[in-house]
Amino acid sequence: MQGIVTKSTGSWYKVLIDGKEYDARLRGKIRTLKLKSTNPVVVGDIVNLDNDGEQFLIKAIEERQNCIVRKSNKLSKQFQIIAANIDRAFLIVSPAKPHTPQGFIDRFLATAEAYHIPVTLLLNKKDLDTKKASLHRHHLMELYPNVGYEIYNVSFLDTEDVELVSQLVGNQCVLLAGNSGVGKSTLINALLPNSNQKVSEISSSYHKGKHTTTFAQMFLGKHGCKIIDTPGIKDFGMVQTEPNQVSHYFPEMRSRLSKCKYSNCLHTEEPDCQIIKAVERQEIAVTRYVNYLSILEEVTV
Ligand SMILES: Nc1nc2c(ncn2[C@@H]2O[C@H](COP(=O)(O)OP(=O)(O)OP(=O)(O)O)[C@@H](O)[C@H]2O)c(=O)[nH]1
Ligand SMILES: [Mg+2]
Ligand SMILES: [Zn+2]
Repeated sequence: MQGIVTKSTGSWYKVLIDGKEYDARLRGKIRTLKLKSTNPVVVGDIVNLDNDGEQFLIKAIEERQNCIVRKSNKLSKQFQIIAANIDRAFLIVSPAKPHTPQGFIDRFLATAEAYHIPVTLLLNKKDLDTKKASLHRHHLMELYPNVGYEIYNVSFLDTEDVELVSQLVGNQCVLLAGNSGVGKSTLINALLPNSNQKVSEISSSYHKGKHTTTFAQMFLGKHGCKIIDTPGIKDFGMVQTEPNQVSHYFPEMRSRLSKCKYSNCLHTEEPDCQIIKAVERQEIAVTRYVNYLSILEEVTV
């Protein structure tokens, strides 16, 4: 029989089979997929199971449509898969408490582009803005629609905004991403009141989240939608990426690449580079270009 993995702790799993959740374990050795990660089975995986009379045993994983990964640690080439078979990701951003840096946003967007996962940006905590945070919010609200991403100004404490987000989810499988404390679990609780996800105040001295959610988990909602809560992850990483692929993951660069003089142009100092020219003419935001360079540097080492 088949099921969908809704929770994975690494040693036991929850699997949805015919609309009901059951505990499951891995059966000895399972057929692993091509991608080498530190965790074999992840939330969103479609798995084939047996039942030995006592419990469900996962025996194989179906090929993944896509997945989103993080590096196991900064230096290693190993990585961990967070979730698979996602229709869309909502990247939740908070301008003030905690602060989401633009570098974090652009890294996530590029990672999602690499795996063909569409992203909607939710700029949360609109009720909280300080002067500085409100400038940051305006900057982001102007920048991202120009690049081609949908972005919404919201507060998850506002029922109308939660209704809007619920419409955006529709009947899709949506992954919630964002640094710790931005409100991912708050959103899950607002959309799905029976989910009872733990939320915590952010630290008053550091204005950072406390990593309250520790495992990715899928929740089921109305109209067959699935929403995946994730721990606040900092280090999304592109694995197995060649330097000349990185600009393909920036939509405003992708559309101009064919005009660079050299087909292997990395857009750093090459002559007749149309990306650099577009940055100079302010058609490409300098902030996006700088974040492109920092990802490029990372995949080059
Ligand atoms: N003022 C305000 N507070 C919010 C809003 N959304 C969430 N919060 C608060 O932000 C804090 C952190 O929210 P969580 O939902 O725990 O954040 P998280 O993204 O799940 O954090 P991790 O699980 O650590 O990754 C809680 O105190 C929430 O009540 C909002 O729109 N406005
Ligand atoms: Mg959480
Ligand atoms: Zn170029």
